[in-house]
Amino acid sequence: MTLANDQRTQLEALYAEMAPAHLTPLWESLAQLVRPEPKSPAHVHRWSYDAARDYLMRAGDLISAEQAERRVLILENPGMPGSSAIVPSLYAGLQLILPGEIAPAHRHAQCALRFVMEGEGAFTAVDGEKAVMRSFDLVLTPGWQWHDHGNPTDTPMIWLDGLDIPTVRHFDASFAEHLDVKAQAESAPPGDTLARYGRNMRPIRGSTADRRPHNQPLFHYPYFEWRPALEAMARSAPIDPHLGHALEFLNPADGGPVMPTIAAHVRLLPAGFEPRPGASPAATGFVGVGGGGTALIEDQAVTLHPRDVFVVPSWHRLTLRADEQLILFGYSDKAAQDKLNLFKEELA
Ligand code: 1HN
Repeated sequence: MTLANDQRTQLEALYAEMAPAHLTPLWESLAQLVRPEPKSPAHVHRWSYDAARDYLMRAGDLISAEQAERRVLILENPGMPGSSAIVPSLYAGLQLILPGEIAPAHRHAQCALRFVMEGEGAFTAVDGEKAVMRSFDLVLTPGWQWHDHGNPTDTPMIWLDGLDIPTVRHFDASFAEHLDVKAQAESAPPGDTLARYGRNMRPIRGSTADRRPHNQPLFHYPYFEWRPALEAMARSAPIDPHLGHALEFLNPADGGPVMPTIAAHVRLLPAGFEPRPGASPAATGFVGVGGGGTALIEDQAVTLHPRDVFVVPSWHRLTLRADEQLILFGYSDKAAQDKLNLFKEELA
């Protein structure tokens, strides 16, 4: 916008006068507000698991899980200091629970997923049923379902927490409460929900066996189930030129993404496979599960190691290269963007 000098002077005077009335001129900010293309404040970034783990274990010497409520190091995007966000819509953290510890029961409006980094045998209890966790299991605590964690084993357990905290904050919709006992009473034996709702079946609606919330019954997607499914797909299916072999985790209630705001998937890229680049609106946090390679995100190369976490902000072009067979887990805001009609893909 080009303005004559005296026009600019008079406008500035007008802005100064109206500022105390909390009024501002749209024409000064329109181009920033309604951009021709997205411009994320989030940076491309990778967190080394080994480095983060060292800090987390040192925190473990200084504060208990019970004291902290949740002993978590937040993975904060370097482009968004102070936001507690990995991308504008999502949160990520690394949580440690040491042998013998518990993290007390609470529930909140935010949806959470856990992706296990190391350890075996600690649990998350969801509405009183334990999901006993192993490395690379996916466990959900959907919004407003009670959850506590415990580690009865003799080794530390660490997982990635992925939540929709910034999205809920955006809508000013956060509610939370604590249970007045530390751990929930057991409502069902471990594995009960997987048996009832996790095999493409469900108890007859309204029967006494139908005990989980209808919109969000399932909360455990074990590694020993998803890994063979992905490997079998890789043996037989034609490969998608953009994604490699990819499987999305589903909510069996509606065949949609795992939670209303968050979608999650795993993918396998055979050694030497170089997918065609693709950009999508889904801001995604990835975890390396196996193998190695490189992620080229726009013009930044990120070396991929198992358990490292890296982030691809919305509409950043991603090209993955697998030096050896590469397996990745990813969670994104695609579920929310789909509902808002913002989702489309640009594939090269
Ligand atoms: C939460 O409930 C957990 O239950 C972890 O383990 C991280 C971060 C913010 C808000 C709630 C958990 C969280 C959280």
